[in-house]
Parts: sequence; C-alpha cells; structure tokens
Amino acid sequence: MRIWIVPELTLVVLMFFLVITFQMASTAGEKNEAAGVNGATAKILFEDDFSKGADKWTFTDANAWEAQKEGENGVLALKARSKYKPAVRSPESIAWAKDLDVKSFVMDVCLKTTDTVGGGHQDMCLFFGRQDAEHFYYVHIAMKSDAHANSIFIVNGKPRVSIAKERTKGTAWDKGYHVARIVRDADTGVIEVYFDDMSKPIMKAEDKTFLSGPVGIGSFDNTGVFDYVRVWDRKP
Ligand SMILES: [Ca+2]
Repeated sequence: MRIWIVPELTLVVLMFFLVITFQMASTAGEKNEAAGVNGATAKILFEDDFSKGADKWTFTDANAWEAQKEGENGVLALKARSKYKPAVRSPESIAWAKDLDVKSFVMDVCLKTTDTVGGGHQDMCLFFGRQDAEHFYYVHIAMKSDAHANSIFIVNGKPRVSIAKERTKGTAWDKGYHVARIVRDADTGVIEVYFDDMSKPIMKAEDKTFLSGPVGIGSFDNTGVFDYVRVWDRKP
C-alpha cells in the first residue's frame, strides 16, 4: 500500500484540469469541427507557474508585486496598491505578459484575493488587447455588478466603459483560490468570462475595437495572488 502526499493547491489544480478536460471533451467536438481538430490539440501560446520568478512580466509599478513561495509553490503576489496613476480612469495594478501578441485565445488563471476592502468593488482583474497604456480591454471580477464593477471594460483613450451585454449580479470572493477564464474570438468579437464553472459564462461581450495584444493580470486597486497562467490558441 502506498500513501500519496500531495500539496493542497496542487491537488486543487489537478482536480480543476481533470474537470476541464472532461467538460471540454463534451463541447470541443462541435466548437472545433471547422478546424478539423479536437480540443485536446490546443496549443499553449504562453504559460507561467511562477516557479522561476516573474521575469515574463512587465508592471505598471514593479514595487507592488513580488514572486513568492507558498510552501514549495511559486506564485505572483500583488502585495500592495500600485503607485501608478493612469492617464484615464482605469486599473492601477497591471502585470503585462512580455513579448506576447495574441488575437483569438483562451486564458486561464488561478487567483485569489488577499484584500478585505472595497465592498462591492473588491476586485481582481484580467487584461488583454493592449495597444498602449490608454487602449486595452479588461475583465473586472468583483463582488457586486454596477457601472464600474464586475464587468468587461474597454479603455479607449477615456475613462473605462462597461461593455458586457450579459453578466451575473456579482462574483463572491472568499479567501481561497479560484480559476478564471477568458475566451476571446477576434473574428466574431465575442468575449466570454468564466469563473470556476467552465460551463456557463459569468460575463459576455462583443467588441472588435482591439483585435490583438498581450494579456495581463492585476487589480483595479486591491491585492491578491496569481498562479498557473496559461494562454491557449483555443479551448483546451
Ligand atoms: Ca506556481
């Protein structure tokens, strides 16, 4: 008889990918039929498990971020509010993936909040389609939906605008890790956001203003921890 000892986060992530593989297997056939491939052949365009620090990223304020260890596992912590004032009202804390330019993609991120402030606006954000510091998209995952929270936003040379056509009433943060996914189709303009449940999006938008760019992780003005960032060319 063998006794297996697996770190808790590793187990959570393993379980997640097993569930994803199972869920995607049931929908991948129809989604990728035109391409003549099934979901299992999705190609990884970018990944980071933070086992080797944070060299793959560039920051709006590098002092707010730190590559840390949770036991043996490397993670990227957004440990403080960034000292960065955007030219137009938009998130302060952004880590952009270096040397990445993606059009259609699927991005998965493990993330947790370490904050308790902000009320309905306590958030973690994911970013994509960056043209420059005042032109990009971001997904704001927050406790309560309103004009400035828990939506998909465009920053287009002026203060951010919510562009979600459908969204839930809010996203309940707790102290544990969650998995967020963006599905971006640059041809149709569709943007879908998933949170833990990969079968039903929590937000949906359609926009073709910015068709490619790097991805990013961060927060409007809160703190948190990120791990296992993966960007595929299609649903895995
Ligand atoms: Ca890690």
